[in-house]
Amino acid sequence: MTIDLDQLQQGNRRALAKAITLVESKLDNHRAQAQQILEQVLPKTGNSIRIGITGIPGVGKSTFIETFGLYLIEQGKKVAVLAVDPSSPLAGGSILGDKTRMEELSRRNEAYIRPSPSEGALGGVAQKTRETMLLCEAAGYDVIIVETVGVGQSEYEVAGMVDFFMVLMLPNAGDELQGIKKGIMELADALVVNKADGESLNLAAQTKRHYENALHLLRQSSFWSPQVLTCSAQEKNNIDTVWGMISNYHIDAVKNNAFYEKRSRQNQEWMDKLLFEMLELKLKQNPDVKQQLPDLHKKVVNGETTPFIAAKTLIDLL
Ligand SMILES: Nc1nc2c(ncn2[C@@H]2O[C@H](COP(=O)(O)OP(=O)(O)O)[C@@H](O)[C@H]2O)c(=O)[nH]1
Ligand SMILES: [Mg+2]
Repeated sequence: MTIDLDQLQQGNRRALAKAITLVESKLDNHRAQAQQILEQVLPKTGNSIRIGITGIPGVGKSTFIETFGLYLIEQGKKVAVLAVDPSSPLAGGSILGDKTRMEELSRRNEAYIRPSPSEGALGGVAQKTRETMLLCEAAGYDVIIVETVGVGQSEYEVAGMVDFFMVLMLPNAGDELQGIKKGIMELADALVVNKADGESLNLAAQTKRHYENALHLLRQSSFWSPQVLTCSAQEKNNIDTVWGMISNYHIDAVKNNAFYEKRSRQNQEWMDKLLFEMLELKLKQNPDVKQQLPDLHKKVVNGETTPFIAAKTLIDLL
């Protein structure tokens, strides 16, 4: 497959889709080609705001992304929507099933919507989404939204690849964390209480105060205190406020140098994660290791050698 890098960098959707297909491919030669492309476009990446969005099913993520995305397009932005959903056995995942909820957005030229990749080899689904994000940036997308449904470690992985991480909540003040894992709250740069409309308007305001108090106890970060907002994705209320908050974060973070520090840290962590996964793979695929492993397991089980000596023996084979 040949990919016209100029076309890609001019925002040609076909070129972008082809490059993403290489990133997501299971074939080694495709992946190698993808890495070459990524390296070549690297100088053109990084010029976006990366926003992560999570929340329980039904909270309104798809509706929010549709409304928010269309709002951003009105502001002159190009918007890419990606997903990390390790539960989807086939490429498809959360977004594809929800395309109906993002119907208008998916028809817009200024928007690019890509469903979650299916299970990836090294680095998993998140690795592919990170790479896809870079390709979208090279293609000129200003805002990258990464959605996750919160299966397994996916929220942590998404929080680790975005600049701003947001949790959508329901108007339900009494309901403690609404099924959101507690650790996720500590990662959140903002909680947004969606469905603040109709009869839920008061409850949403109450919920907002409730979380403001809870967050106050939870985290005191360097320059940014997590915010709580309310909005209605359906009625398109307060969407500008959400964007205003993210813009303010961006300005503050750049001023504080925290923006690029965070990205550097994320890149380093990403590299380390890959390094360890590659090492593990190399170990598992080493013929000598393969041969001696069962025997050493047995010796450890029988108390003939220590786990340390057995592990060391195998590592020394590399
Ligand atoms: N009243 C109200 N309903 C909403 C709002 N946003 C989404 N919904 C509804 O909530 C349901 C779930 O929304 P969806 O976007 O599919 O949630 P997701 O599972 O998080 O992607 C749908 O019936 C939406 O129409 C909102 O702001 N207000
Ligand atoms: Mg959805």
